[in-house]
Amino acid sequence: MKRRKFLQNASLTGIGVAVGASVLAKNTTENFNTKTVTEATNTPAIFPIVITTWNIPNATNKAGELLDQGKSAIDAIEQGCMVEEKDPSNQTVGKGGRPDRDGNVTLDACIMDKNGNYGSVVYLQNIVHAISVARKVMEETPHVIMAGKGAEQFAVSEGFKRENLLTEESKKAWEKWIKTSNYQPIINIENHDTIGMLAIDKNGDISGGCTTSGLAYKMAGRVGDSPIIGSGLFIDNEIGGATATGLGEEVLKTVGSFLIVELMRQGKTPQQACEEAIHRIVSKPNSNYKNFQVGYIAINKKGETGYYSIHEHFSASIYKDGKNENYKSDFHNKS
Ligand code: SD4
Repeated sequence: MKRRKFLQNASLTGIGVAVGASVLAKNTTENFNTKTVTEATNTPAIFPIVITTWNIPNATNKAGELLDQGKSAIDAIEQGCMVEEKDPSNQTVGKGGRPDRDGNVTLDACIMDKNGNYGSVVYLQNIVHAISVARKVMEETPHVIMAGKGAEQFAVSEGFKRENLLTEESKKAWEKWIKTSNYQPIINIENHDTIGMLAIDKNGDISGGCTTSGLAYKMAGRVGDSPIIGSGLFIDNEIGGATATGLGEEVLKTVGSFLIVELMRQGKTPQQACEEAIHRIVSKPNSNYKNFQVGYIAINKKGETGYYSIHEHFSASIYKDGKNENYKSDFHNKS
């Protein structure tokens, strides 16, 4: 199938496997409490605080507890993301992630610190903790992004162990899919997806991370927004941070996370900035936004938060004051 056709179909249907976690989630609403966006946005300035995409209490709690203990935001981000990466039941991140159309699990991840340093890995195979390799890229190399085999070799040289990331469950789903390869929608019963995480530590310093296995059954070699600076993640320690989930191609084309941080610099609240970034996507000429999901979360220097998506069923989790709560996101497409 030609690339254009594939991506078109992917956004209509096949993406339902990964991105559709948000659009089509079955179990999501019953897990949400009823707090409103406005309440979350107007919370008084406070930190430490963590905000993550989706309902991932184990990861959010892990990061939040580390911050409560006085650990740095960058440590909290790495260890929080690792919780989901090593959980094989999460089929959108790390071990157990859904493969590309050739059956290979390929990971994208990035991390950004309070000093504006950035590290990322794209198309990484056979290594569970992509977020940690991204951190090594940031701290141990003169580079920002490392890809594929080179990234894997670098990880091994840093002591990471190679292992097969394709679990039986993900393999079976792929084998079933490949029989037709027809990108029919698959109802996704998960209430989590790409993990984006933003944190402010006790010193008031901000860091962020993003980790994913990308779109299920993507073309071999495809890289999404998640590991690309300014798209899947951006942090400016003077202003705030933002991260994305959903159809990466649309986030890439609008450089969404950088846009949100710049909008906050201009005075918008995190909520307003997330809404404007979604508006940029849906208001493009001939946008077919009804067929794909994008969700953003953001935090500013005061610890105020925002989150917004194109479609229903996106959510954000916030840990503060020793408590983690999941909030249903407001969304654009109400028709
Ligand atoms: C990507 N943005 O690879 C990721 C996938 C994702 O919810 O977030 N799915 O395009």
